[in-house]
Amino acid sequence: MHKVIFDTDPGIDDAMALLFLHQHPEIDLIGITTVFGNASVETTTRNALFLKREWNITAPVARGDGKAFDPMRNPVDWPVMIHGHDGLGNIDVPQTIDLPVDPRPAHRFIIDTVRENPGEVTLIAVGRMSNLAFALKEDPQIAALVKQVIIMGGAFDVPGNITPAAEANIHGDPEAADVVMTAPWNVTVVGLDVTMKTVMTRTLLDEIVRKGGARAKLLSDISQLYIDFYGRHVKDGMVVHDSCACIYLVAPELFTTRSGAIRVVAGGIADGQTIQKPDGRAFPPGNWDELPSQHACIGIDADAVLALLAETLARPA
Ligand SMILES: [Ca+2]
Repeated sequence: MHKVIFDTDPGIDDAMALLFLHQHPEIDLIGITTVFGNASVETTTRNALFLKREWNITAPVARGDGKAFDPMRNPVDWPVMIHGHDGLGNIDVPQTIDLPVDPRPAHRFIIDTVRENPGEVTLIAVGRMSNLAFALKEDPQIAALVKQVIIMGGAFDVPGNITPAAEANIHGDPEAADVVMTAPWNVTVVGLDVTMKTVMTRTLLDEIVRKGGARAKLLSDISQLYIDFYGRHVKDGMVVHDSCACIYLVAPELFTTRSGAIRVVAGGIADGQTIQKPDGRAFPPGNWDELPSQHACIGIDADAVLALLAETLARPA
């Protein structure tokens, strides 16, 4: 079993990824930590609690601080066009959910849980990297105790989605992302190079609902606004960014990766750009030297990923 802490900003594609983690038989979801991004941290935390309640998820929810790693970073506007005013596709999520939140801030929950399970925890982060960076800042030793880190974010050989240079999760907190990429732990970055190729069609989503029942129906209801938005980029479907990161955990053979140190640009017109120095390429001494070699996903078997995703989402409750 893979023990997973899911760091997330639900968020529509986050909701799909959460249901995948919950329903996959080889994944033990042991914590959900929330971060701002698709909406404020108040909203993403409320949404995590809502999904926990609707889908009977036992994992505790710990709330992030709702601020970027660098306090000088200006807050960004929430992408209500994509994720809705409630962050879950305008389905009228209740204002409050009567479930407790873990008393610890998200980064402290991560530290404690990793220390209680040394060498066993995979961190899957599909929002801004703020919580992971704060955890490393408070307790750098956890880097050696985490099994692996899988991130949805970044764009290496393709354009960004919030600027030509940057992907939104990284762009929202570049300083945090650079801390996470350069820490001495094993990071795999699942970015736009592969996620933009992974489109769940309405037809496939309808099929999942037919087989999967009430849980899948809620997911489908949440996803309609997002599918409408993505109509301008892809044909009749939704890009399943965050689920790709979760699928990498159980089926890494469906991805092609490139190893090498990764840095994140902070400031200037390329703010939030992810840049890898591929292993084996020689350059004069520079800012990528002496850093851990991380893994950037540059290829994906999208059909197989979608098949595994659909099969898992449609599992009976
Ligand atoms: Ca997300």
